[in-house]
Amino acid sequence: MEQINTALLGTAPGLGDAVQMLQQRRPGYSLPQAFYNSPDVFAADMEQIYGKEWLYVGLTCEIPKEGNFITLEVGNNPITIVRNKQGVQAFHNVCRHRGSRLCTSKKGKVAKLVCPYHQWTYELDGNLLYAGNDMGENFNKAEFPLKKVHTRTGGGYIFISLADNPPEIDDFLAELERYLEPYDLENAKVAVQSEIVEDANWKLVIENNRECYHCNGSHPELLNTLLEFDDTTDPRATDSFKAHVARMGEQWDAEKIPHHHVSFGLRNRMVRMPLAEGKVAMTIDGSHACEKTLGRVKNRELGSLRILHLPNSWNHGQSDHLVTFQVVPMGPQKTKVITKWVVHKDAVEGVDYDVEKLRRVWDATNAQDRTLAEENQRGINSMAYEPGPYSATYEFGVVNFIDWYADTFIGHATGHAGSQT
Ligand code: 3BY
Ligand code: FES
Ligand code: FE
Repeated sequence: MEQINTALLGTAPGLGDAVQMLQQRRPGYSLPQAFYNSPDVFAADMEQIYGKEWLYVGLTCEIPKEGNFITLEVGNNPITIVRNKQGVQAFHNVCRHRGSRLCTSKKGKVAKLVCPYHQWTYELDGNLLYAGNDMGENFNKAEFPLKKVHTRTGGGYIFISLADNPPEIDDFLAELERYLEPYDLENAKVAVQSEIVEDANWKLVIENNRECYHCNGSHPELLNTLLEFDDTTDPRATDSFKAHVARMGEQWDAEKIPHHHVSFGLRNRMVRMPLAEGKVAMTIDGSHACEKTLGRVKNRELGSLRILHLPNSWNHGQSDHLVTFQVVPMGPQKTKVITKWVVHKDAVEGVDYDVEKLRRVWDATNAQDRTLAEENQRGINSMAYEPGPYSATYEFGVVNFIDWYADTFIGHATGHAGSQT
């Protein structure tokens, strides 16, 4: 391992300490307290993980036309994602004059990007078009384009990376494209979205999502339709579950609906799993929430396509709607979770779908998970907390996430990243 810059070692856990603690952690156990509540570790997470990995930031159908934009924040970095002639491009949402935030609304449509401060005006490709008449003779507009952020899309999903040299993502994007092809997400729309802010570290939000050990005790609405195991690789998977998966798999193969488990290190995984027998969507009674199916989908019994993208997204694609979840760390103990319910773009609210029915199960589930994560955080903040053991049978998904996190953090912090963990 390379020597860590010792100037970074402070009294509270600095980068070197964090690396050392991760190297010395007890595998299969939750992390030391500082990883869940220290401002220094949070800053390091934002730099080493959110600043260097690929982040899921939205869907191409949210910016369907040239000039459409959405804005978001990655830590302290305001970002805008714009549809221009070339496609979808993310920029630092920071004016090259004196640095004002440029786009101030969450979404919109513009012909040019005009700074609200002194009206410097940029083309949709980021080039500076107008900077008033008073910048002097030697002013060269070409020197002040908006700063681009690495942007990639796959199957209608948008990813950005703030890294200078982002990790490899091509293989995952190609598979994502293949798994999402039946859904034609370019011709879909967000029917409704929610934002909740949880008083918990972002890793507790992901940990909670990576296991269903808590489902029986907490998620009655979800368990109307969701099966206990989310893969045949689950050590608890029963023979009857495997037979159900095999039966549905034959149907899906006949319709060219991808369903096999694929993974890319521990960072990404995709698999389509059936819902409970006879249930077609994650609604209270398991019936469909939207009359129109997505894309070329005909069979309503598509179960759910689960997509995991670390560090910040999980997803459930059903036959009539898809639900995406985006995790936005806001502070050491504050995390926003954005949920979007996506339907066919021609589906009409009140005719083809009822928003309440569409969102009810995941609204309930999100609220329940929020309580679990917040209580987890409060206990971890105690002087009595010490790392505890994960169950290898029920919590292997959490173990995988924590292993990915530790390896990725160490890799980036020491400049030895490169594996696709
Ligand atoms: O509403 C906005 O945020 C617009 C105005 C300035 C630039 N931005 C795209
Ligand atoms: Fe944007 Fe002045 S800061 S025009
Ligand atoms: Fe949950």
